[in-house]
Amino acid sequence: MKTRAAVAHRAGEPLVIEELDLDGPKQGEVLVEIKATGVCHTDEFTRSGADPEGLFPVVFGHEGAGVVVEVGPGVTSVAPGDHVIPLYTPECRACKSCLSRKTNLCTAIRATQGQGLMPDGTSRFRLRGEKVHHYMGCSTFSNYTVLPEIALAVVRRDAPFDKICYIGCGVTTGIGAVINTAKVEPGATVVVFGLGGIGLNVVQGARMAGAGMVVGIDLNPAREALARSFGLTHFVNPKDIEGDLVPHLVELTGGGADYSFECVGNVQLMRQALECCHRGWGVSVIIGVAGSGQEIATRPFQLVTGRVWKGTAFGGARGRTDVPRIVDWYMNSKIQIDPLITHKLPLERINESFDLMHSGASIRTVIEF
Ligand code: NAD
Ligand code: AHE
Ligand code: ZN
Repeated sequence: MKTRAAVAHRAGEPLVIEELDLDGPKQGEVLVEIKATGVCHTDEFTRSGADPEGLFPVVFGHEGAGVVVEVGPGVTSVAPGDHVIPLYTPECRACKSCLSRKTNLCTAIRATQGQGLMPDGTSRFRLRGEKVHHYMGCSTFSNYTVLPEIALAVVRRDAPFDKICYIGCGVTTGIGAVINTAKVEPGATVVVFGLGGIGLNVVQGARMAGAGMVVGIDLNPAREALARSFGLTHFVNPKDIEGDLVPHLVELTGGGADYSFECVGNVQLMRQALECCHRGWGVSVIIGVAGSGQEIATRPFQLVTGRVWKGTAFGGARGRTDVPRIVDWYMNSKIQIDPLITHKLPLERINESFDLMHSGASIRTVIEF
């Protein structure tokens, strides 16, 4: 069949709308019609050429929602008509990682996913006979896409696609980092670096967890009001601070944060996020993704004196199990999504979403098909 998709031909170039050939689902695979997709900073990270795993040509997008059109041989857990959210972190429930109960990082298909391919080692997308890569196993910047069955969460049918697509990455990552990875407890002091599409969900997760003080750090002053409406209690713009930010944060929090979260992808901020944590017990969680060649550093003393450095992917969520519940939270007004979807565009204007991201005008742009 044919599908309309935004293709990245080369790193650093705008996406081009193309009509691609899409093969039907093979063994264990599913054809999905994507109804809506968010544009996450990670799509832009890989488009820019900073991602060491980046492959081109490729169809980006990993924050989608849609409807199952057709299932391949052997598929039992989804059926045509099901509403689904694609999962870049699948949940096979059988690999060593899934069975360990210690991680959400299912390893069943990670090797081929990282090569931009389906589990059988081939791509379903072609342009004028040439292979086009899948991205993070999802490729939601295509009207139709093929995914492995284990990479689909089935969700309720009354939930709006243009909102729940965001649960495919940003919402789950931010809230999950607080609840699953850090396990923030009531009364805790939380510091959030970066109040964008992920950081604002960390803020709402911190409020859900009953955090006492929630400090947000961002260079964009426009982020303060929205963040306060999500539960932020203190806003710090590093531009307004004379001297080092770390002692300022340690003083503001009365000795250091119980938990900090880096939601930018900047290795200098990752260091500050660790070092603003409380001596003896503070936990810093890295969410941001940093480019090829970037490394984190701190004095070992920071860890010797009890601070803990952690990281999280997809908020530690097990997608097929947790994502349907998070959709319920949205439908029951336990969490907010609508104010974070600041822009909507048709696929043809997808490149504008990257401009909106860089200018700081958008939190999330959603593309509707
Ligand atoms: P975003 O562009 O929406 O937000 C980034 C925010 O950081 C913006 O508000 C920006 O103003 C702020 N910022 C930039 N530089 C800053 C600085 N020096 N000091 C303070 N604030 C600064 O991006 P996003 O979609 O929220 O993604 C954030 C990061 O998380 C990216 O690196 C993304 O790739 C990563 N990410 C990771 C996961 C995961 O599973 N680990 C999931 C999604 C996104
Ligand atoms: N390819 C990058 C890694 C990027 C990365 O860490 N991705 C996160 C999800 S970001 C979603 O917006 C993730 O899931 N990581 C776990 C994994 O297995 O990739 C690089 O730096 O090489
Ligand atoms: Zn993402």
